[in-house]
Amino acid sequence: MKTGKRALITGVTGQDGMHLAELLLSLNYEVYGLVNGQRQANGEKLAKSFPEVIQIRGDLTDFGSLTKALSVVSPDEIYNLGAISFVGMSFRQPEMTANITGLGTLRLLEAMRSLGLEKQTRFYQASSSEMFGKVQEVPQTEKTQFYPRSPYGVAKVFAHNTCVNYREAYDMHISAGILFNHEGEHRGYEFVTRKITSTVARIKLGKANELRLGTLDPQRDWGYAGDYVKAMQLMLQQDVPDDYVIATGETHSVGEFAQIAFEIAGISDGIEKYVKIDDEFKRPSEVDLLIGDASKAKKQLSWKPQVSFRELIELMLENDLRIESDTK
Ligand code: GDR
Repeated sequence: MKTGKRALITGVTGQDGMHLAELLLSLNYEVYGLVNGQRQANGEKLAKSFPEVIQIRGDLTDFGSLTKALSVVSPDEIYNLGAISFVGMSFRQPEMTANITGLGTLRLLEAMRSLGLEKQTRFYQASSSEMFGKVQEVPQTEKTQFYPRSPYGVAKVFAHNTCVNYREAYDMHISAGILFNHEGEHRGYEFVTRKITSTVARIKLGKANELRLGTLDPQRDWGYAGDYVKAMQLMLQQDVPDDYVIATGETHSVGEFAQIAFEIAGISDGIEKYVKIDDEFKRPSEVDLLIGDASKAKKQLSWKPQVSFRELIELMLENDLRIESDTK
């Protein structure tokens, strides 16, 4: 069905941006992506995969560029996915993380208000299960208290609370998806799932002989990014804006993820033979366990995850075996 809506995506070159652009194009949206031309790794990949996405120059650290981009696009919907999203990096560059991931959201909302868009434009905020950090309750719901454990988590709490405040103060249609970990073929290589599947593929092909990880213990609720972006779009179609946990309701350790990846690749005793624990990849403070309860999204959005944990690993490994077979 044609919707004819106009959407602006920040973070369009990231994993979720790619999946969301694909989804919105399939729904016949006019899709604009905010790009700064510097920090983003996937600009070319985006242009090649989705040439229909119209790239607009702008940066979440630059208020003037945001007002300019918004006045050009005048979007019906904004999806704010732009962020320093790698938790490990946020420990190394906490101030930049606060500026982009935290204040960037505030700037974008203020840019909307300065142009009088607060009543016509709906806003999606990419909130994160990292806001739960040292979890105060198991499983985590929309009501669970936040306890972030990284500069990234702290910045996401700031952005999330700003969104709630603007929704209440200015009656804006702002919804936040509290997304648990979600992975897939567009995942960056620095994240643990992609690091595992790409390295296991290389080991399988005789191109690598070890997999260096910080720890095997943390547990995560891992879903498929392609499923999760559907929830984002659904949130903005509701009459009333709200916050939703998006998760599978299952948790697995990093070690389990690696174990299954080796098993699918047909490598026996992979953990014992190839995994090396390396402190370089350990974090100063860790999030030990995440598991989400997405009952509210299931009920109100009729959303549910389609790809299982094992299917996710299969999909990522097959993709990496293909890529690694084609490259040196
Ligand atoms: P996370 O994702 O921090 O949960 O945030 P990541 O894949 O980076 O880490 C998951 C867990 O694995 C542990 N780990 C390692 N991680 C990486 N990257 N590299 C390693 O070598 C390694 N060894 C062990 C980590 O310590 C951690 O416990 C992701 C991001 O996408 C966020 O942007 C998003 O908000 C949340 O998920 C939901």
